[in-house]
Amino acid sequence: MNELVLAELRAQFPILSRQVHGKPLVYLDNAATTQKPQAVLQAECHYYEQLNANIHRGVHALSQEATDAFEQARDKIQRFIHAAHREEIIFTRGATEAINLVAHSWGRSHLQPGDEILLTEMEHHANIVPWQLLCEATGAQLKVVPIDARGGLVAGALQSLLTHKTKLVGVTHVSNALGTINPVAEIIRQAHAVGALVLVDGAQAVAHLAVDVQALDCDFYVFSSHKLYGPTGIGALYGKRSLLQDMPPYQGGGDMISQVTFARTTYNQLPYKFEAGTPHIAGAVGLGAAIDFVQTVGLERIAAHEEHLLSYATEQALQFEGLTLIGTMPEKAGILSFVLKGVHPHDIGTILDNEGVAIRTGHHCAMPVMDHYALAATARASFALYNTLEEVDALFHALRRVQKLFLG
Ligand code: 7TS
Repeated sequence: MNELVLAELRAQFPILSRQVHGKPLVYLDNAATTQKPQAVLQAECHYYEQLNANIHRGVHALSQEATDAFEQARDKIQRFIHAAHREEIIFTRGATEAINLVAHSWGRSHLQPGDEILLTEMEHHANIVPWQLLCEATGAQLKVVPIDARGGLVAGALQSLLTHKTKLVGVTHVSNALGTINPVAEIIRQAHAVGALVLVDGAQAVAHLAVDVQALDCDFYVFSSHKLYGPTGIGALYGKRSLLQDMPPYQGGGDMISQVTFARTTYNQLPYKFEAGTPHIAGAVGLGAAIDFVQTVGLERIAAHEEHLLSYATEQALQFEGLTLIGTMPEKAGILSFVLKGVHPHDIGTILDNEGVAIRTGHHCAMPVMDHYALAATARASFALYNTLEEVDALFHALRRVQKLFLG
């Protein structure tokens, strides 16, 4: 991306021009959440100013227009991840709720004692705890594919853990703590060979990589809008139609029913069967606008830019005395996780914040990854399409300040 294009893109994000502690904001916490462009803010504002009504239930004009706007967002998600059918897209509060939906609905109706769920050691807690709850409820067992020193899956481990007992493999497309891009297509092929389903956690992937759920042949794919330049509180579950049809409802309430009597209730068709209650309508509209925005910029261009930022940052990191990178696979999306000898990550975060540089420090909701490296926490800088090489320089400038303060 040339400087002019980048400056124009940055100008679309109002928050990027604010200051923090008297310094220009350098926002490098994009894996936690991304900032929002004008187009997304305006879409939500327009929705509330002009269309606001409840959906799927009114004959009046506003209700129909609000319903159309909401359903158009579903179509945008379908095209964005190349799902075969629009009813395969279920709106959820985010990736976390989407995983809980599958674990609860599919899991409780399909698992028995002796069955196994296979996860990887690099999963976010959102792709661990729902499966643990499911195992407690059903007597199924969790198995874990280990990671190696670079933060990749141990070669051959998946294959040796997959058996006829494996009913589902849960794997993150991109690790939020390490940056590793997992070979999900190959994982899916191996899992399907033993008859297991695969849920891909795309929370860290959709803003950085083009996703084609049909080409991947995954059974479920989940993501959150807020890591994709969209609003918080909304996200999506993709599931293959035949699987979703076969699953019982997750929550009961309005919209998800066909007929209700006290004797018996029948359920609505897909996707509404899984969308009980009034959804985050404005959020869905904002997510649709975010997808339009990302597609206008172009995922290939975004990926190339972020790769450039990551390799520039990695080069500086490798020359930085006392810095150890956590996650050094060749296939990485824009995440730089590291520790500094003699400095607690939280101190790094606090001093960087004083310099206007926002990064995340902690376990990143991936405690098993921290355990693997015998660490309590790492510092993590994560990149988005609007970050610049100067911001990477600002990060390392601030890190040198940390080093001076702590190590003299
Ligand atoms: N899966 C992965 C891989 C994630 O990185 C996250 C959030 C989630 C699931 C959960 O997403 P949610 O939108 O439902 O909360 N990860 C992070 C992070 O790295 N820092 O803050 C949130």
